[in-house]
Amino acid sequence: MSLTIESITCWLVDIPTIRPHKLSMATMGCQTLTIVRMECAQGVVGWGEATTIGGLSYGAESPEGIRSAIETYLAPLLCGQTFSGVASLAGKMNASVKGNTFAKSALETAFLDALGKQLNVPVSSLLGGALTPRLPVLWTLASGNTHKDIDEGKRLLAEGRHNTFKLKIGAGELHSDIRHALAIKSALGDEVSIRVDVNQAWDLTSAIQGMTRLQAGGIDLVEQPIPLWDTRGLITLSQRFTLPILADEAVATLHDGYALASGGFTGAYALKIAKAGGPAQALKLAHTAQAAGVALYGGTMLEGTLGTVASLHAWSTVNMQWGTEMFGPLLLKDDIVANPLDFRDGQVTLPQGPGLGVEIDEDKLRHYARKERN
Ligand code: MUC
Ligand code: MG
Repeated sequence: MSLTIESITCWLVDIPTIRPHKLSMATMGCQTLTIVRMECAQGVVGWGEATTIGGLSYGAESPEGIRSAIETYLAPLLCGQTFSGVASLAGKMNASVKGNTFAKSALETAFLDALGKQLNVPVSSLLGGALTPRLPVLWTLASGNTHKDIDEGKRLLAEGRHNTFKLKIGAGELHSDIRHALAIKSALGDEVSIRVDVNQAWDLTSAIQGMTRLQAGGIDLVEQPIPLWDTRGLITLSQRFTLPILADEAVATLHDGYALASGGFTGAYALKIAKAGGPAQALKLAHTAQAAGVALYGGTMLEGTLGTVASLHAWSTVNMQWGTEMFGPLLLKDDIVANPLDFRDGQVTLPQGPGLGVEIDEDKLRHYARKERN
């Protein structure tokens, strides 16, 4: 089993969102997918994708930077080389390129897709094998308006598409954000799980005030309340409240997961293929968490179908105690695939292989691809 990479092509694909998506650091009206096509020997083609959120406001890699890292450094490194699997691929990339995990994630995804197609197996089989054909998926209410969020949540509950919601808070003043979250919790009812993601917007004092009220109001999980560098604060919060903490920005790789857990953190880790450098790398964090008794959650960088499916193949191989948020394609007005994912009853179905099991619509890719290249 080995695969020789012959060429790598990259596009930036801009797709509008179905409504503004408001996070603490940015409001998105469009998502940019960095799409990778990896051509391998014997005509095998793999596809990968990387996304971030709000340009450079979420992380250190922008869509333009991801493309540049791939075209300038990573593609020349990989083309003409033969790899037996993701271990040698990651070894080659990490030996010459520091960081840039979003770019590496797109390439690891494309490689896994190609390898799965060559071997005629789904990507999940290359990662340990799927434990389940369907995974739970929540929806994020983040229109920026409490009443619109309540209406949207009620509609999705009535349609049966989702039964769990995440709210984006942290952009507003602490007390109005708490009122917003508790108003949605009481409008959607006790049976509905509501979580909040603060995206690092609070300091430790605000987090103690905020979590005290969120805990009393029946919120189920608080995601990354304080800045990613404040690991001591996150450990303190996780030990002080019964309301669990989900670490997101604070845990990208297995090393972060080990450091946080060995420091005494309790709660859960949000896995994201982009943070770790690909689906196989993200699973290393999952296994580190399992070793430490930290729970798992399948996270998104609001990917389109390609990145979402790559994540799902990885998430299907572990037990996600807190479910997943792999709804990215539903936030986009369109996509570049011929076979959209099946979301229903609060779950999404994992496509069957070979590879990712995703068929690209190349007309749509051409239509949405950014044209100007300076
Ligand atoms: C994040 O920080 O978790 C995930 C869902 C969503 O709405 O935003 C993302 C980013
Ligand atoms: Mg988050």
